[in-house]
Amino acid sequence: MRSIDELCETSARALAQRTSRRSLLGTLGQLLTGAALLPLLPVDRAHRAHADPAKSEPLGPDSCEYWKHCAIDGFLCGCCGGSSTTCPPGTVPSPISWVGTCHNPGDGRDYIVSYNDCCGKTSCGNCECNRNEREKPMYRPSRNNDLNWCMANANVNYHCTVSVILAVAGK
Ligand code: ABN
Repeated sequence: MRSIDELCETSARALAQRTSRRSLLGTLGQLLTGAALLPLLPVDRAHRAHADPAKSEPLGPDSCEYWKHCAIDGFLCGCCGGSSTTCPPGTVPSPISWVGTCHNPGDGRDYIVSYNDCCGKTSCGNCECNRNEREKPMYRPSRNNDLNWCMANANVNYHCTVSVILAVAGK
């Protein structure tokens, strides 16, 4: 039986007899050019785009139907000179709040959302939004969102409510 060395030598010699140096260099050149051009080919990377909650939904955070407002009761601060996460000028967020859990259809996860009232001005009156997922009756105040959370502020006037994402639920 012939050794591996002999087999390799025989096939290398056969290849060398059949192939000229010029054709070997030509083949190597083609391979190198192909490898260099490979990254330039168009690639479908759509699957890598991560879910941006604000873009993956037709309705944005100033709409009452937006996913993170699932347990809100108040006027959306985004319609009152602030945003869905910041109080309008002249108001301050309540340090105490009502907390809900909302499902984000953009990434399929559940999020803990804090609904802080913005305090210090009279009611904004724009974009009233009353959604009450998992809310309990008023006789269980810690589970009820129909409260003025400005009650602990120096100025207890309620203006609007922000929806602040605190964490992914269950983590
Ligand atoms: N949490 C909003 C709110 C404020 C005053 C009264 C009811 C609800």
